[in-house]
Amino acid sequence: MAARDGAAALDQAAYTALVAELNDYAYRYYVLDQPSVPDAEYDRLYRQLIRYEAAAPERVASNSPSQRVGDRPLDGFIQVDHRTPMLSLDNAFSDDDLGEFVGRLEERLKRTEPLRFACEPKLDGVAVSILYRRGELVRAATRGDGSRGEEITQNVKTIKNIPLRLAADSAPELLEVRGEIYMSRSGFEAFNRRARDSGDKPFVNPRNAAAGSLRQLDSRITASRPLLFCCYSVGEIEAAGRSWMNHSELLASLAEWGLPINPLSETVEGVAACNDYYQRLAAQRDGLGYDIDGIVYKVDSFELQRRLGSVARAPRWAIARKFPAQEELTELLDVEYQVGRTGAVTPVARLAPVFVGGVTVSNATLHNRDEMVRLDLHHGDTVIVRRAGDVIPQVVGVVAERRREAAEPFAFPQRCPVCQSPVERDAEQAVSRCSGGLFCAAQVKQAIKHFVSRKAMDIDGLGDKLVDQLVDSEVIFSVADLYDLTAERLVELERMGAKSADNLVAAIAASRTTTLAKFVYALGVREVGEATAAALARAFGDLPALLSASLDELLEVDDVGPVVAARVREFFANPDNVAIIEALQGAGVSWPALAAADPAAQPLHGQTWVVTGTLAEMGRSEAKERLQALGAKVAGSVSAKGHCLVAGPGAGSKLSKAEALGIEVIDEATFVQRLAGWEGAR
Ligand code: 9MJ
Repeated sequence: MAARDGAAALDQAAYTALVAELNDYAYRYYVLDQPSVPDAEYDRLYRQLIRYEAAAPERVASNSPSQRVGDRPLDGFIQVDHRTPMLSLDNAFSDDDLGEFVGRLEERLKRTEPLRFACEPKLDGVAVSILYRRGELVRAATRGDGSRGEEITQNVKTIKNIPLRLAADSAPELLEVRGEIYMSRSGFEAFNRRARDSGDKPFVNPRNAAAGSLRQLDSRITASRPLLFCCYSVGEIEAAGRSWMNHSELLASLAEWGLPINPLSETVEGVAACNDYYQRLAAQRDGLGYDIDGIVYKVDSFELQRRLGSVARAPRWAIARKFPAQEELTELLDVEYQVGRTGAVTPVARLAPVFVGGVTVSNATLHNRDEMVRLDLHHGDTVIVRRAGDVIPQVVGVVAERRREAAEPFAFPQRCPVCQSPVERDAEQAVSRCSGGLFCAAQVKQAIKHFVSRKAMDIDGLGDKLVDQLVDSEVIFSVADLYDLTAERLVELERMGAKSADNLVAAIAASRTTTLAKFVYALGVREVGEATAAALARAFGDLPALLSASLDELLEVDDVGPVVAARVREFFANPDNVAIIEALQGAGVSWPALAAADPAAQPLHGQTWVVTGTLAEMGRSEAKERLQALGAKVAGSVSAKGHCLVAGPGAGSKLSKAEALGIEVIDEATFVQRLAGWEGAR
């Protein structure tokens, strides 16, 4: 590695090796889903590559990762002919439809023994064709009408799980591979969140997002979108001396050449096994992380495929069995507004119940005021509801043509629907907030629900309904009032028995002893989640220090940036909040002191540790917690700043990296011994 320290020192062989190394890391990350180096390491090597290429542009390799993005937008897309038409698929909607399909095949082939089928999840994206000559990606095109599509080579090259050059010496002379370009649900949600936050138009669904991202003339835009590829068939192949008997074998070869295939594909025999595969995938569908709209069944044998042939634009040997839709139309009955813990006012659509994505939906989020304006909702509108995976249902569009003539538009409220305080638009976000603060019953309720939740004060038996009841009947006005509740007062509430009242009072009493981290989290400071609360507690040790911390002091805490620091300052500068904290402490809420500033109690202060491999005596999370209690920062990857790596059996690249960087490596036994020493001294 020493020869790679400076770009100038990089010779041609080292450059070629660097390209191969980066491509291998990307392959492990994007195709195998098994990252082998931390992102920071990849980035460092990538920067080195760019430095070299800038100094020697004539030597840039065509498969260098830098070649994924073009530096100039296109003037327009060129039409290209597909040498072999890209077929579409017939659909089946039930077990009966599938049975009939298989019956037709058996009749045509005049056979009774069960047929073998390749079963594949049907991805819901954009179908493309990618051409490799002598292993090099030379052209990519959309399906278009099946015979003609648009050339999108530059955009397709930006997709990180598509190899620019096929792996292995056995790559074919010519390969035209087909598959789907799609966006994962998390990529789609993240993209839309950013779009909404900055007032841009979100995409309706991941398929539209993938299509819109590919239709860019500037490949730098495509490169910024989280697109992925999965291949499922071959249009043309020329591979001297090699032939394939069936589809599943050919897919295995595609994977050997570095192309991504769907790991859930299987071959099965007979119609019952096909239906069984459908049921298994239907059960997994919500958790897949990407949208699938059905299962594709393909006769596995190429010989039988050839004998069956095609009709019109679909092969006879394949069919798509559809899942229940993830988008449906329904009637918009009303729009209501929910007020959250921080006052955020979220519009929610009340809908005529509709079965979508496997459940009956009667409410869907409208996100925020901008989204409502964009959708231009009117009373009684027909709306498109989407529910995919475990993402909450959303209204993604309106069928404007179906709008009744005199339909009234919905207007976002100027005043909080709960406390009537003015609703204000957040300056930096697209969020509208009720300005009522603790005067607003909705915000008080949410604050209490958060306060009592498991990761906060963990008060068992105080469910959402009971909190609503306590606030609505004006028994409590803030979290501090919880500690004055008596069993006598509680039994006066509707549906509250003596035993439950006693249990609740006991649970509230037990919550008085907590930790500083849980207490800080329970306060519900905006942007302060569990991990940040723990970091703040560790850094300041006790509440007075945190209450009086300056912005600069807050910024020194791990993972605290300017936004979080400002929120913390704002929260503790508010006298109402301070009064509640004092009331809670007055009611006996307390925690064991953490000696943040005491060097004896924090012997690992300022050190960064990494834990990897399997620890037999304690889990990695326990190891992490104990290290943090001693003041160490525990990182996910090894860097030059690291102090020590605890490596159990099975440690991989982190171990070799620590050794290469000369960082101390200890095994679990040594670790346990040292822990005992430090913890004993406290
Ligand atoms: C999708 N969309 O996942 C095919 N597809 O095969 C799979 N589409 C297909 N196969 C021939 N897995 C034409 C289309």
